Amino acid sequence: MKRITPAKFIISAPKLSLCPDFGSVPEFALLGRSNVGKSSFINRLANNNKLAKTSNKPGKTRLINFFDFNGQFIIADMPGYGFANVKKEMKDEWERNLSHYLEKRHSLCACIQFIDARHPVQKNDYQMREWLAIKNLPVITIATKVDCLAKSKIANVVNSIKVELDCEVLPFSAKDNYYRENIIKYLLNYNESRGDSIT
Ligand SMILES: Nc1nc2c(ncn2[C@@H]2O[C@H](COP(=O)(O)OP(=O)(O)OP(=O)(O)O)[C@@H](O)[C@H]2O)c(=O)[nH]1
Ligand SMILES: [Mg+2]
Repeated sequence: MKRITPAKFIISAPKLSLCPDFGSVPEFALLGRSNVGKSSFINRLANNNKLAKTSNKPGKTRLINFFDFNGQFIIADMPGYGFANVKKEMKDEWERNLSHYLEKRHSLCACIQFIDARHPVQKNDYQMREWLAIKNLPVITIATKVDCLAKSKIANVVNSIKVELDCEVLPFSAKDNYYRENIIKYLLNYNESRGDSIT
């Protein structure tokens, strides 16, 4: 496998028109409830805890933050959904900006939806998937925080999310290096395995 680090932060953008052009480099957008571990995912992938800002309080990520993984793929970190502690006007504006980005971003290769492996799939996770399906956007599903489960339960929990959402589910933990390599391989091979070519 090619060396994927170092990864670097490029820029934060509030909306599509201010997002940079990375040419044909495939881009993955991170979706999931606030606090599910999207930004921590970036740090584990890069093996750099200082790269993306994380917090134990939901609502840390407020813009679309772009990270370049060695010119091989781009990760767009996004604000999470289901975060109540925000004024309605701001929430509406985020939703407008994020849906516009997701619908119109040409270099978007797939969305990565994070599901918290400690809990059942939540209502807003289903709503997000329905919206992605309507928009015909491909989605990769990651069950994260599996370090919080007993080792003997991980396979069962991942399997139940798989059955529940009727899709492939990749296990992940930001606190355990074990899952990182598989995810990087998966992202690097993503277009080939779908038979797509990136133009
Ligand atoms: N145990 C465990 N904790 C995790 C994992 N991933 C993230 N966390 C913790 O969960 C909290 C939230 O992580 P973030 O990465 O900031 O979550 P986020 O999804 O980016 O949140 P927003 O930016 O608010 O949308 C932090 O306290 C992390 O340390 C994981 O795999 N295992
Ligand atoms: Mg975040």
